[in-house]
Amino acid sequence: MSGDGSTTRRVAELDRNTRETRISVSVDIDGSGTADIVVPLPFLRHMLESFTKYSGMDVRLHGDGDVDVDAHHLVEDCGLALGSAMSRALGERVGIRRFGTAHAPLDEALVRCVLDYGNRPFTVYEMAALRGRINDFDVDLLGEFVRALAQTAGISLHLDYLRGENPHHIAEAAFKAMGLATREALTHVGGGVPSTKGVL
Ligand SMILES: [Mn+2]
Repeated sequence: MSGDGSTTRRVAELDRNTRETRISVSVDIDGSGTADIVVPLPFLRHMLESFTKYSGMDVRLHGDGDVDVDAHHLVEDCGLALGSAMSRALGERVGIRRFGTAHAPLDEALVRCVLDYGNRPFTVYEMAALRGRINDFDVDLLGEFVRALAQTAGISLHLDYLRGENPHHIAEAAFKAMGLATREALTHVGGGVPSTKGVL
């Protein structure tokens, strides 16, 4: 190992099984944006594929659960599992850029994501305009996914709606912005742990 982590493959895989959901995830931070997402919630799959594409990671996530009760459990647990796998793949977070910012438009919609992979989980989700259902999927649940991801991936994540009308456009702009900001933040720039404390 070179000492700054540059020769360590940033990969991880894990299974997360509860009485409510069963999820299998693998992540390669330095991938090519390839997604293999299998969940019984098509709009969540669409959002995960978009996030993956623009993050530059390879993500395989297969999940199922008690969506006949409510999609809430599976949506939240997918966020927890993906974030845990990302955190494991990042290890001590040596040499990452750490911060990322992105604006993503989609037609009339515009969303901004500003984040810090400094292992201090916090979420500010200012997406009040994202309301309603898309093909029976309650888009309020996307906030649960984002909070869960930030919690286990160790992200301080600010997601702000700037404009837009169509919920599909607003949601997709949000996940693209998260992907783009993640790609920037997880870029390996070397130089040790990016913290004045010396540890993240
Ligand atoms: Mn779309």
